[in-house]
Amino acid sequence: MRTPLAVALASLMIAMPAMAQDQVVNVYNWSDYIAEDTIEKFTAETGIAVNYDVFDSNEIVEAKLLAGNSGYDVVVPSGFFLERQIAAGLFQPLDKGKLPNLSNMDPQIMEETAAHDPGNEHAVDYMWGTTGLGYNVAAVTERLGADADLATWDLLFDPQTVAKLADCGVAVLDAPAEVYAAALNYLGLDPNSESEEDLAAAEELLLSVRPHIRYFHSSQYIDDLGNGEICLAMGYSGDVFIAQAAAAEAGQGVEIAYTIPKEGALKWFDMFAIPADAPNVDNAHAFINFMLRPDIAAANTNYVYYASGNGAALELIDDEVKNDPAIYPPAEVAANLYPLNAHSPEYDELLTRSWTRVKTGQ
Ligand code: N2P
Repeated sequence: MRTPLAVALASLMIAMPAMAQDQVVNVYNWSDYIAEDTIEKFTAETGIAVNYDVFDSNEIVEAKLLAGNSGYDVVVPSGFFLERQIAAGLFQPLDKGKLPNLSNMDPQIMEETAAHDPGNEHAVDYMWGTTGLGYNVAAVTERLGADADLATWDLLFDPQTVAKLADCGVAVLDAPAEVYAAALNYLGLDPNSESEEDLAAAEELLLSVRPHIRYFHSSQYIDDLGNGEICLAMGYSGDVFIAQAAAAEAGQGVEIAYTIPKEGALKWFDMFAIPADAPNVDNAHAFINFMLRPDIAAANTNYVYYASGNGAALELIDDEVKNDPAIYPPAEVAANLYPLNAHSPEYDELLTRSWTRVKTGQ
């Protein structure tokens, strides 16, 4: 009798840590993109521990997914990257039976994201926003004049204008697909163009302003705008608002503004998806389903100032957030926003080479 019991106990001891280990979900999300207590709440309610890693660029996520065995269970690429990642078989279909909170999603957002993910089979929107300009109101006004129109990409793309801002610091996202889309749109060309001629025109424009750009980075500008290190950044809407809030809190009189320039801007969707080789598929669904709960979605949006893809959350979102036209753009602004489609691998190669030339200033 003793032996079987000892064996049973021993196997229990081995099994216990293994079971504990099972209760894990590995999440890879954008930096500054979740409320402070969301993870804690999820673990308290489900017993599932979260390994939470962050990134600030779609390119980085894609490289990890392509390399395989990323170990991640949930990732959050933007639609225009996700689209080709689905086509490449990098994600598994969502098990909608495990996502009852899908019913909370905004039908219009579901329709828009279906352009990247046919039938909404592989992904669901977390948040959406725009890529525009953040600036230090006093520094920019001082250099361009009190009457200057600041709701324009001239601030970045007109060489004479941006030259006046170079001394107070200009930063640009290290996100070639988005930067070229903005440059093409500014030139009156299709932001989704894959023509080599258009690419060359965009490169010429970028090289013409290159001497006035201090750096290319996709998250450094948040701190730098907030503490007055730079005065203009091409950046993500909510990230600029985070800088704005930090500046206001610091009480040093730094006022930061975000604008969706009148020429238009990219509207993107960041989407939850489960890698094909995810080790903890059930936990991935549990995590996504939790994030789709209206109270959780609203708490996240209230904290990071990005619009939620969750329609049922809207009534729980702070008035100052949902009534802010730079977060939830009214129809006349929304009409100026353009979507971005996935680039073909051939075009992407040309884009990457062109981007290297721009970054190095050659
Ligand atoms: C979050 C940035 C996400 C915006 N900090 C880019 N899709």
